Amino acid sequence: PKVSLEYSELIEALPVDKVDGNFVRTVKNCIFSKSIPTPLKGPLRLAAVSKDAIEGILDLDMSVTQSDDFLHYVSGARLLPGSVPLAHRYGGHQVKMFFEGGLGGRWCDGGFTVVTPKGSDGRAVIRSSVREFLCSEAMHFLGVPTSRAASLIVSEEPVLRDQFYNGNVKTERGAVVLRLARSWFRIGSLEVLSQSGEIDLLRKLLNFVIGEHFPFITPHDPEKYLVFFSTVVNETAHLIAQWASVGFAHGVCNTDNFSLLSITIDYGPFGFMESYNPNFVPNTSDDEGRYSIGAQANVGLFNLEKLLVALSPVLTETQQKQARIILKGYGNIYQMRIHQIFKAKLGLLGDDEDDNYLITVLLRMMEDTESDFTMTFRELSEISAKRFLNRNFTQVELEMWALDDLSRHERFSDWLSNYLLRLKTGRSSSDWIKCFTDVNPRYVLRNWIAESAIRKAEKNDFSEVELLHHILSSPFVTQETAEEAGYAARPPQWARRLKVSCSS
Ligand SMILES: *[C@@H]1O[C@H](CO)[C@@H](O)[C@H](O)[C@H]1NC(C)=O
Ligand SMILES: *[C@@H]1O[C@H](CO)[C@@H](O)[C@H](O)[C@H]1NC(C)=O
Ligand SMILES: *[C@@H]1O[C@H](CO)[C@@H](O)[C@H](O)[C@H]1NC(C)=O
Ligand SMILES: CC(=O)N[C@H]1CO[C@H](CO)[C@@H](O)[C@@H]1O
Repeated sequence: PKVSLEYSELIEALPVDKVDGNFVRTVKNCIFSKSIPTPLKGPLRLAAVSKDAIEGILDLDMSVTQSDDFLHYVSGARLLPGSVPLAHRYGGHQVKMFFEGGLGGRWCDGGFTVVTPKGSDGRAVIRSSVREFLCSEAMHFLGVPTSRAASLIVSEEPVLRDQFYNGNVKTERGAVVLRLARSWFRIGSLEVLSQSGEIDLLRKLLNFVIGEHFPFITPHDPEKYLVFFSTVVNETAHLIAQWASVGFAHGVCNTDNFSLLSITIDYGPFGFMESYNPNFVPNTSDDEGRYSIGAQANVGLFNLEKLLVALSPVLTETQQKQARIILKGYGNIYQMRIHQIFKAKLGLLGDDEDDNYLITVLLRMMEDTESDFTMTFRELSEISAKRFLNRNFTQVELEMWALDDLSRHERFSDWLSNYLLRLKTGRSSSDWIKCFTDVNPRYVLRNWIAESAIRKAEKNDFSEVELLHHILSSPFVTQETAEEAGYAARPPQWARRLKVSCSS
């Protein structure tokens, strides 16, 4: 059951547009359009590959990736026998914005970009592809539900990009990531049908998604769409809490970038927070902080409201009322999950009424001292009890640079005493340190780390992409190569000036 669905079954189940061809148009009465990809121009080169995804998900032998066929299939130059390349029709809501019907998208199998938003060339470039490849794999190994990346192929094809939308057009090279997910259907997949009054098709797509991915919902249950909604609400709250737990912010949480399966998809201008800051924004053009890390839970709520609107035509009035009550519970689910996650990150066992206070004060101190999010938690979990009690952060063989920053806070001493006292609850003195390193990663894909790999990749040196891919596959384990590369060290000065843009 590794690949549960054949293309032919998918096409049989859901209608495909009668019109063929790659041009921007408004389509109706279909879920897909056939769309033959424009192949990337050669010479092509396999820049990176994920063994775990190739073997574990696609069930292929790694040697396959060394063949010309693989390069050609994945880059769109050749079609797999019996396959039909499809573009998926969906729309979407952006926070505080109006509905835009007929957005295009990158649709599955080869990650081929076919029908594209706003009539652009639909190409991805090396920069965004390296980021997506590395980040989706990293997220998977951090334990966050996500789409996967099986391979990264780069070409010599020139693609023009205005990276920061400031008129500085630069030639970059086209690239393609083979992305994998159990499903690419989004909230926007349902919205477009609901919005245009195609209710039979809406039902059909819902039944399909439920049948394929929500096996615990029975097809004849009269409450099935309500149960579906309730599941998506719960899972979305959990997903966004998991993002927060690793300091990840998704830069474009629109309804068209939100999976119905509550997995992370569409890695555009994402970012991992470095210094703790609830207003951290991964998208440089987002001046209003619409997608700041502290706002992600609310953006999730906004998107779920839109999902409810899209579902309304297939819900009875009573069910709509119930659905609104379910949606009201979203905030609580999120808060409860966040509380659990931060307790785990601090190694707190059992329950104590002051736990919330302990967590809040820590985050407050981190914000004031601009302590590094990832390393503060990591170092708290690594430091030995004795050194901890001695407040000896700088002189240990592993430099505790994040705690060193944090310890400058006036409340740190008091907080530490309370924390140490609380840590003893529920555990013996011998085991109380080691047990929580497996929830606090030592390595995340910081922007400066990705940038360094991208600069080399643009010069055809993929060694750092490979090294990072390897390191980020075990983010909880201290690794010599990673330490040598400084991936857990204080970020270099130049990292502060880095910007991340939306253009792909
Ligand atoms: C909500 O989602 C979480 C995470 O997937 C799961 O563990 C939990 O059982 C779900 N709760 C309900 C009520 O479905
Ligand atoms: C980045 O933020 C700006 C402002 O909020 C928004 O208009 C833009 O769509 C965002 N970028 C993407 C790719 O969503
Ligand atoms: C801090 O720890 C190191 C060993 O890791 C030790 O050599 C040093 O004396 C300690 N400093 C203080 C002030 O305790
Ligand atoms: C990576 C990706 O597909 N992102 C999409 C998210 O949504 C915006 C529009 O709201 C699209 O422009 C992006 O292409």
